[in-house]
Amino acid sequence: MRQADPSWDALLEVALDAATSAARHIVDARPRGPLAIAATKSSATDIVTVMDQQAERLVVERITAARPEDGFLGEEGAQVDGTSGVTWVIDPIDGTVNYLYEIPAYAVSVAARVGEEVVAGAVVNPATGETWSAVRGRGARLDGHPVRVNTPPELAMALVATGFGYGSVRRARQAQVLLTVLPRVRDVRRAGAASLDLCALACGRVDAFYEQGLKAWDLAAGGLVAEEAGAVVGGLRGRPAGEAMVVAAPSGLFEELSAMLAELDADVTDEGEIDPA
Ligand code: LIP
Repeated sequence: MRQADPSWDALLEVALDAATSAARHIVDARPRGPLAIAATKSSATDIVTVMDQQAERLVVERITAARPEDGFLGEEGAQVDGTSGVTWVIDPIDGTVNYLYEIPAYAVSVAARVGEEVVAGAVVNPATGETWSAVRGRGARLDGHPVRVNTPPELAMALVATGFGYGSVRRARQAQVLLTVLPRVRDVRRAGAASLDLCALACGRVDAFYEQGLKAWDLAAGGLVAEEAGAVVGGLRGRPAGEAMVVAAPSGLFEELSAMLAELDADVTDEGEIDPA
């Protein structure tokens, strides 16, 4: 396990403070009645609510107050090049469609990156009141208690979480991949928020996870929690985890699942090419 730097613990405290405050806000300040859609992104179903924007602003404000030199990379547009070498990677509401439909599976995800390495992260689901956290080299926790991934079952006995993009071309191809995956695993779960899928893996609620099309903010904090709980988090063909593909599972199952997904070209782009890493 990577040697932890004492300064990373302080970054976790900042992540927990910001994520917990934003999580409280998106529940307490949610307007009654239908939620206003502020904008759409890659498709008509890829929505941004006013609460996504407010939550991101709140996270940036709280972290800037504590650490004015840091940078930001947020899903809703926060983009600041800091001078401290620390960049905060923020998904203010991961699982926005669940939030819109009041399905209790959405989270505020905040991670600290030093250079290109995520070193601390928090994922807070305000609907369940659960908080996952991790510091690189110090393990992963749920509500303060250590968590570990399951002992890897063989693929045929694995409960696998996955997700689908917002574009119909990608969804059609992801459905094709699923046609092969489904009969070869125990079952599939589609929770609707990658950060929560990775945290579910970390505490043994699923055995593995894979998804194509995830952005840095979907992956940063949840990926660290999963790694610190004992999962391998990577891409296909020996590549790192990224938009092309994310596979996360304990060693042994990771290789079996990745081999099947590579065989299916599950990381092929909408244009039919292998996504550049
Ligand atoms: C969501 C991801 C999820 C994916 C959805 C969406 P968002 O992020 O967490 O895994 O399947 O299509 O991308 O848009 O709610 O932040």
